[in-house]
Amino acid sequence: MIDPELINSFIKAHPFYNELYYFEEIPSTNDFAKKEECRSNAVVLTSFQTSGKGRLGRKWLSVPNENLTFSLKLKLNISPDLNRYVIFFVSYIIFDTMQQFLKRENVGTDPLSIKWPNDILWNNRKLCGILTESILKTSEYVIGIGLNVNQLNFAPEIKAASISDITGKQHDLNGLIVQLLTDLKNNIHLLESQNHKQLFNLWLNSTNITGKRCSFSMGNESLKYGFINSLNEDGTISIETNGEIISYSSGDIKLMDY
Ligand code: BT5
Repeated sequence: MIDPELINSFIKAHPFYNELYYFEEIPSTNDFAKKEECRSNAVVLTSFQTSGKGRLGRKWLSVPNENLTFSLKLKLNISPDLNRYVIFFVSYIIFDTMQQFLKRENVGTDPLSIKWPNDILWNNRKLCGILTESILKTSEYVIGIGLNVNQLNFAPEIKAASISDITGKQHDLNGLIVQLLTDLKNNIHLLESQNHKQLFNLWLNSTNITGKRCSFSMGNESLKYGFINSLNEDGTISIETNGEIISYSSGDIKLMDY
């Protein structure tokens, strides 16, 4: 169970964040964070999203009280044309936090990987989804994070994993979100410094999909099959199909060799 008082006292002690909005139930923490009434540098957290959002109108499904579903509304010192680094940053920090957490649980972390553009996978099953939106008017970013923690049964059409699947134990949601908020705050220099190459390399080294067979789709275009040739610092993915390499800036890949 989420203990909003405990998380609030963490936030009060760490002025990097300046407000916690906690809801037992809300349609979507990202949608709330985008409202004017939500302050900058806030954490919006809920125990149950009734209309959780994925990218491109898709849904994020998470049962009450078992997982983390939250959003950060951050005013970041990074120009809007560099927003791909926000995605690199958040996915790398969540990956790293999960890796450290699983190591402390004595679990080998080879199956953990970032999947382009912004999923964290365990053995090709999605452990965490991230939805980043920018508010152009105020130059703020809304970063929505759905992390499967204690849920063991998912709808069959979803290829999901949870931390509990991996460790065989139930975990404290409060400890986990405090760890994630701490790691995001303590490493923000990776994003706000001008050394973006270092951030990109950390992100790249946390992926293991280069060279893998995949299918690729973008909007209504038909599915293409190929090999992942490279993941690039401009945020694109290069896919080789029949000897031709094409780079895409958005879309979805599915890994085939599982
Ligand atoms: C994402 O979209 O993965 C971004 C998910 C972001 C969710 C957070 S929760 C807090 C915040 N508030 C929101 O309203 N959203 C954010 P995408 O790459 O489009 O993936 C969506 C797809 O993931 C769905 O179509 C399902 O196939 C799958 N999916 C849905 N729920 C899942 C879950 N709990 N675990 C794993 N996969 C899931």
